[in-house]
Amino acid sequence: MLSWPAPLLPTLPGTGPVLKVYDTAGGEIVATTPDRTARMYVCGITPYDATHLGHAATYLAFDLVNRMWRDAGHAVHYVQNVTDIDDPLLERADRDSEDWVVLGMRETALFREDMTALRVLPPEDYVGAVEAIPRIVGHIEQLLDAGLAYALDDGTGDVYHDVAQAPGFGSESGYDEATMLGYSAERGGDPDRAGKRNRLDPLLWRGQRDGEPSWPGPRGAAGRPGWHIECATIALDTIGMGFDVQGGGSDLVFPHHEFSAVHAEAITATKPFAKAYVHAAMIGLDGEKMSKSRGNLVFVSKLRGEGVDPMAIRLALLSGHYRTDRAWTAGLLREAEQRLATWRRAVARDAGAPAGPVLHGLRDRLADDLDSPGAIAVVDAWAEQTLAGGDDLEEQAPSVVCDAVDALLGVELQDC
Ligand code: 5CA
Ligand code: ZN
Repeated sequence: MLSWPAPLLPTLPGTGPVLKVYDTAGGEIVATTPDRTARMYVCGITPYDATHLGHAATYLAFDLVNRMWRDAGHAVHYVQNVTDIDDPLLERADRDSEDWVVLGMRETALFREDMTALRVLPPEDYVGAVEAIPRIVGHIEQLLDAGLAYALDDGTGDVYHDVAQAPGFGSESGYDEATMLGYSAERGGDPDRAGKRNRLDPLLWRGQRDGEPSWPGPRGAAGRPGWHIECATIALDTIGMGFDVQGGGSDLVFPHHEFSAVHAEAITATKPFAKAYVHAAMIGLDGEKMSKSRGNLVFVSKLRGEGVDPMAIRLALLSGHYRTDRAWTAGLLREAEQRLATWRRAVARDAGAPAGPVLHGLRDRLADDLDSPGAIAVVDAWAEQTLAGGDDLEEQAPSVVCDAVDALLGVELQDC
């Protein structure tokens, strides 16, 4: 699929530090250890209601990972998928009497526009589930041949992964069985489906149903792919096993990231799928998670349409830590607009407070598990000092700070 255009990325003096992030599987903050090219896979949208501020917050968190690695001198191979065929997309298309292909294309186009406006660095590979189907089918056949997957004998043609044979199962989420069963029922699984060997076994292939789109599948059985094998396959196809960060929102910890890893580790008979599993917390509105099913969505495009500066949206979302569940409020946006105006006034000055500590402070805070509120506080302090004047002001400082804020926080300040 077409990705979106890359924003300019200023090069900063010196080299950034090693990035540390919280790994859900290990339950602790770990140093990332990329090779010359860092590899990251972030789960993309299911394109029927894009881009709400929860989506945006998640992609902004991983944009900081991307920016920190680049600042540390790495190339980054960033991959994102589009779940352009799945139950929720078909249900929405059905509800609105719309063609599911048109719906997916429209929402994906809107997502690209929003990501461009928010200055999110684009993925090198942006891959749709539909275009990956031939490779997905190959992987499912491989699992069937190895006796690790099985087809139900109820005539549906549905194929499941036999998790009892997956040694790593459970190690990504660390959840007990009761918790897994609860999330499985809530997040697209089918623990009560008759005929499965284990209630948690995830769907690999859904046999053709009346009125649903289908493609040639494993051993010639028409149908469509399950959700987790989509991301396992796209990651394997592009960045392979043992990549640095598998990312997404915390609602993907189980079952999605657990089973993507289980599938990929079974297909390749190696592990790990990812070195770290990193999860962004949920953005809510009025005390509830922002989600399509609850219908309490605030869209990036709606705010843009009202004339809100995308850089203020970016700053507002980054003013909370990515691992803290938090609410979107009008006050948060107002505060970010004021902050943006203050920063812009400061960088427009002929001279500013020394830039060295700002560059160091930004790198230090972001390297520490993406402490964006701490990084923002560093720039706030610099802007305050600069606007207050004084005798230690430096001529070069505003432009260095402007570049650092752009390169590391992704916030473009203009006039500097
Ligand atoms: N297509 C799948 C992933 S393969 C999917 O979860 N799509 S989604 O459109 O539902 O979500 C896209 C991304 O936004 C996921 O990483 C998801 O975890 C994240 N996300 C969804 N809702 C929120 C929210 N309220 N706050 C933060 N992140 C969210
Ligand atoms: Zn995914």
